[in-house]
Amino acid sequence: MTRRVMVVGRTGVGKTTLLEKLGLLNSAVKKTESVEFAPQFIDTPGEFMEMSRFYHALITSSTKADVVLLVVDASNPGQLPPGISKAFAAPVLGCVNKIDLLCGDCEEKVDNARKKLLEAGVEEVYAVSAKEGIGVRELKEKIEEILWRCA
Ligand SMILES: Nc1nc2c(ncn2[C@@H]2O[C@H](COP(=O)(O)OP(=O)(O)O)[C@@H](O)[C@H]2O)c(=O)[nH]1
Ligand SMILES: [Mg+2]
Repeated sequence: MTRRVMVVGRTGVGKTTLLEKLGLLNSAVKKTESVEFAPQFIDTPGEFMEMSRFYHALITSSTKADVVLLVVDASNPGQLPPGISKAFAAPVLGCVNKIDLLCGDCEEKVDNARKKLLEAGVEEVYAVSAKEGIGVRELKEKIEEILWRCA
């Protein structure tokens, strides 16, 4: 059975880097130009989360996923459509990425990003750095728990 992790989120938040750090994607980071299906993941372009006319492509693609990671940049979470996670066909985990770039105001920034993700309807929120690997083990364990449940 195919079990896939899908990543969604605005451009540059670190979706592709996170797939690499989770050990699902093995290539140099490049700009994601279209929805990319692979046996273990679905990578998506940030523009699809930034423009409402593309939401349908994300929602349709999520039917091929077993878990969705909704990723935001800790320093700049941007706008997320309230409740968007409920439209996806798989459980959605929130990821606050790039926490390695935060300084003294770390907790405040992570709390703000967490709030936006919860308003977007995610089940749980993980603070991570896809670049430095911070928090990735905990996220991976949760993903494996969800994938195991649906196996
Ligand atoms: N400092 C830092 N940079 C990151 C992190 N994750 C991704 N990046 C950088 O952010 C940029 C965009 O990453 P990418 O994975 O292509 O973002 P995507 O558009 O969401 O797929 C790249 O230069 C990455 O190296 C992180 O956790 N910390
Ligand atoms: Mg990408």
